[in-house]
Amino acid sequence: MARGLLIIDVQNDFTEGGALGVAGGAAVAAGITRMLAGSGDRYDLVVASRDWHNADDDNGGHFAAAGAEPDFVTTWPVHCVAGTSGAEYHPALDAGRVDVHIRKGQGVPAYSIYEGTSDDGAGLSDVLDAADVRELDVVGIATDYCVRASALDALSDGRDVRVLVDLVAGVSSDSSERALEELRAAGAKLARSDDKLARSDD
Ligand code: VGL
Repeated sequence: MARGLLIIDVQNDFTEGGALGVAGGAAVAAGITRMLAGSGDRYDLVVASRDWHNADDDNGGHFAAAGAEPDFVTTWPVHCVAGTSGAEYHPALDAGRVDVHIRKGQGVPAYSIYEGTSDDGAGLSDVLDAADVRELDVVGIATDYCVRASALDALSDGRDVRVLVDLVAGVSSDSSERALEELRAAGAKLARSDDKLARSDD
C-alpha cells in the first residue's frame, strides 16, 4: 500500500501579493518543499493541482461580474487565469517533486482536485489507483475552500486522509477552523508534517 501527497493550489494568485492572496501561502509553499527535501521517500506519489480558469468568461459565475464586489464565498476576483504568472506554482514550491499535475476550473468553479484532470486526461481516482495509493496527506491552499473540498472528496473516494495542519493556509481563520473540524468529523486525521497528531481526540 502506497502513500501519496496532494498539494492543492499552491499558486501565485493564492499567495501574498496575488489576486486572491491568502496570508501564510508563501510559507506553505516553502514548508512543503522543506518537508519533501527532508524525507524524500515519504511519499510514493506526489500530485499537485492548479486552478486553471478561462480568461474570456466568468467561469460559470466563479469570477464576480465586472464592477461587482466579490463576496469571497461563491464569487471571487479574477484569479488563476490559464497561462498567466498568477496561475503558476509559487516559486518556493519545488515543482520538480511533483509526479502528476492536475488542472481544474476551465470555465467552471472547481474547488476539488477531483474535478480536474492530469496532462494525460486522467482523473485523480484513477491516478491514485494506478499507483496503489490508499493513504493520502493533503496540504495547500485554501484550507476553507479547495483543501476542504479535495479532502472531503478523497474521503468519499475511500482513501485514508490526513490533513497536515501546519502546511495549509485559509481565506479566513473562522471558516478554516470550521473546515478542519468538518474534515475531522468526516474521518480525516489532523496531523502535522512532523508526523505528530494535531488533535488528541483523533
Ligand atoms: C480557491 C477560492 C476560489 C482555493 C479557489 O484554491 O481554495 N479559493 N478559488
